[in-house]
Amino acid sequence: MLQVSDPQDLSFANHTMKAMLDKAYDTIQPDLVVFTGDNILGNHLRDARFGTYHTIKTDAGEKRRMIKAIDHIIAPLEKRGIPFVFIYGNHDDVNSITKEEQAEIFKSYPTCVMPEQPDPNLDVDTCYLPLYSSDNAKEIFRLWLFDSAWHDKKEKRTYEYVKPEAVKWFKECCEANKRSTNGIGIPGLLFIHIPLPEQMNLLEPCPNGTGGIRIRLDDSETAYRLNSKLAVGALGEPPCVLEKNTGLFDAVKSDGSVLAIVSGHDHTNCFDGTWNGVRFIQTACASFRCYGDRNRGVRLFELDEENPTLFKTTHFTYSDLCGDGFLSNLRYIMDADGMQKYKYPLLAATAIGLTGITTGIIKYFRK
Ligand SMILES: [Fe+2]
Ligand SMILES: [Mn+2]
Repeated sequence: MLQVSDPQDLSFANHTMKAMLDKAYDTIQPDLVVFTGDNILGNHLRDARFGTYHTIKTDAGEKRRMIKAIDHIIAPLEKRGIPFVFIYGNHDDVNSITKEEQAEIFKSYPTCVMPEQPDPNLDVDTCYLPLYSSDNAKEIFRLWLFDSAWHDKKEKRTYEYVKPEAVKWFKECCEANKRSTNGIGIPGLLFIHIPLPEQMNLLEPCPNGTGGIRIRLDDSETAYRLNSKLAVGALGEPPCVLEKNTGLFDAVKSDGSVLAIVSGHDHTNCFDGTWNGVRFIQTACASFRCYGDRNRGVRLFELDEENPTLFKTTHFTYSDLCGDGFLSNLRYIMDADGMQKYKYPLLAATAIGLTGITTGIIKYFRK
């Protein structure tokens, strides 16, 4: 299965991201896609493409644009018959449309395999998807999906934590799981948009000027890097973890059936590490519309039904999927957010070059 995190785009979606995802679906041919939040850039749906012309002023208009933005990421799966599930990120519901209405848009696609909400006290995207053995005889794996942020539409504020009800539900499910399997439990992966605070333990302070990421804690700023004894991968920004700890880590740790907590949210962080017996997998964004770096891509998880606890994970970047040639790089520079400092000089140089050639040709023929 493929994790696509933070595709985070609008009703006019970025063509290079779409090309990258198409390439991922065609070459990897996943059996399932898990969207791990910031699936759309929900807080900018009303914006105009340029200036203020064509800004949307009504809720109905906003919903039309949301439907279009969602279609950009789901239609490619629909076309290929690839099932998908989703969780929300902090950017998804910062608009007039509720999470429930948004879930209805996703669920209107026949390839959506999102389970029914197990408890009305939970968010629509908090649930688990059971995976069965190929003979359908038994459940062999569980994909836990957790909501981690929601927007209070009246207060106009985003809250970033896992609701205590969701942690309670998780513990109850795990206890039932143990009872029904004689104490063994069913292994699984837990997907959550915003990383848990405990993920910070994968970092260590490092001397200034040695390539660490500067993180401001209390009054002082210190450089941090991934602790190479605990994690491998890239730390591109200070991890932006949940603002409040409601005990999900402790619940995962004491149960032991979750093989890894998989998150997105930090667009330039892409690593895999273990702290205190719990594995954290962090995936970079897919978005070209929002900030990111050359780790923009998708993450593959491979499960073997004979031995599901030994899953394999590989991250594929834009270059891995679309190649590292001149045209692929040119496309990246022209279309990726953050590349403006190369894009505009390149466009200017091309314009100057073309003007020079045209003037030369005119002069030649006038002789
Ligand atoms: Fe994001
Ligand atoms: Mn986010």
